[in-house]
Amino acid sequence: MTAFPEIPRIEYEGPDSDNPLAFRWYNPDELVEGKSMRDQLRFSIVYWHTFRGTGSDPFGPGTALRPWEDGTDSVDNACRRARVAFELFEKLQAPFYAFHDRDVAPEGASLRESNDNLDAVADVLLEEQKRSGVKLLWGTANLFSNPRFMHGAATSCNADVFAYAAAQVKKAIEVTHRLGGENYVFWGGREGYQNLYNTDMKRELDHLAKFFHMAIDHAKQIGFTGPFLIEPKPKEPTKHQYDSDAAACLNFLRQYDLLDHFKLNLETNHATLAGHTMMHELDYAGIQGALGSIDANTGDLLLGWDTDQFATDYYLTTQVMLTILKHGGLASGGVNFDAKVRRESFEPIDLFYAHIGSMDAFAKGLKIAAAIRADNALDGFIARRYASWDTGVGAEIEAGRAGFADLEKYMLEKGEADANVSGRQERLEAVVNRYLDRL
Ligand code: XLS
Ligand code: NI
Ligand code: NI
Repeated sequence: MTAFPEIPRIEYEGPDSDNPLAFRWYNPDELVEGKSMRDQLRFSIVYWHTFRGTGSDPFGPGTALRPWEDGTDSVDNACRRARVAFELFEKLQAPFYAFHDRDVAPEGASLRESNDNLDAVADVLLEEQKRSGVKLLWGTANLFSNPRFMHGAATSCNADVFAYAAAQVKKAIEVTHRLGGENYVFWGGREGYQNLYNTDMKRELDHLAKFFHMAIDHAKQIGFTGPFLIEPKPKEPTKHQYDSDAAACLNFLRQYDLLDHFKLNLETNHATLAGHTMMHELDYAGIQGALGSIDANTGDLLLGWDTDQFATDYYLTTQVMLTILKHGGLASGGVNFDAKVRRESFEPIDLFYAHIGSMDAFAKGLKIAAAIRADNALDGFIARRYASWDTGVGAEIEAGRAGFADLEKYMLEKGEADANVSGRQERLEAVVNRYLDRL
């Protein structure tokens, strides 16, 4: 059985190709900075948008045509869908995928039934992974859709809901481990608040930290060694999410002694909702050794919510790849397309066009970033910009050998600081454009 009979395996044909079902930039075996593009980018396809997204929005129901669906929420339908998913992963040459527990398998009438459903679908996922060689980048638990999580999960005011969430995450980590998942992600779906009049923020944060420590203990017990990743997001669905941005997450992890076990999964659209660029979030995490993985998408700055669009902008992908390369690559993470086709792009083939376009954009971004780095085009400028710190008083300050009194003495003798030099922002923006022109 094939769900996409008219779609061949997508191959690299080079930048001059006009074939919309071919890669123009993503050439899996091509080496960039000594590693294949496959290993540099570690593309991953998400199950929730690509196989569970219907195109519904607050104003109307789904539009997507998905001929393999039988319209039921049965385990049978879920298993058939899983096989279709692997056909798409393989045809797109994606080495990884990612899922939420409740995306791949239907929620049952009890926790026990939900666990059984998940096990049944996981059997098919494992079989398909072995057949195709596609691997699991990460698993996660959906702790936000079911009405029981209306007040949050680990931060709920209802202790029973905390217990339920713990049981659900225990199972999700076990299934992720069984499927060889390389990471496990927490996105705090409803871990935040709408209003502080009814919220004990301190107690909620303490509970969240307890929850994460329990997850660490359980991972140890079952031998799951992949990193845990927190995915920052400032708002939506709550007015304030506790995992609001990289800095807030790192502060939380440090305060509760969790830093050794967690890294961050950074998402472009979440960065922009937080009022940051993705480059900022990546660099902030990277300088603290906490760059884990990315949810590769983009928002619409005119709309202002998490629209999860496929990223095709070369400036964005160049900035993302520049920062990832700067911090030594993604390790066990990947470029995970947490993105959905638009409601108007309702045909199955749109799933292919969307992924091909974004895979190409990241592949080209990677090549541009590597070229910029090979010429030291930005780093060289940065090194010169900070040269005053390499010798003299700058070096003394960095080495911790100078205090206020020394610096007062130094400046009283010198009388005035050395002249500043230009930051050359506009020049550097044009330099980046030149690399985009060349490739
Ligand atoms: C929602 C998040 C979510 C996570 C996984 O905004 O991006 O999809 O990636 O729970
Ligand atoms: Ni995400
Ligand atoms: Ni998101």
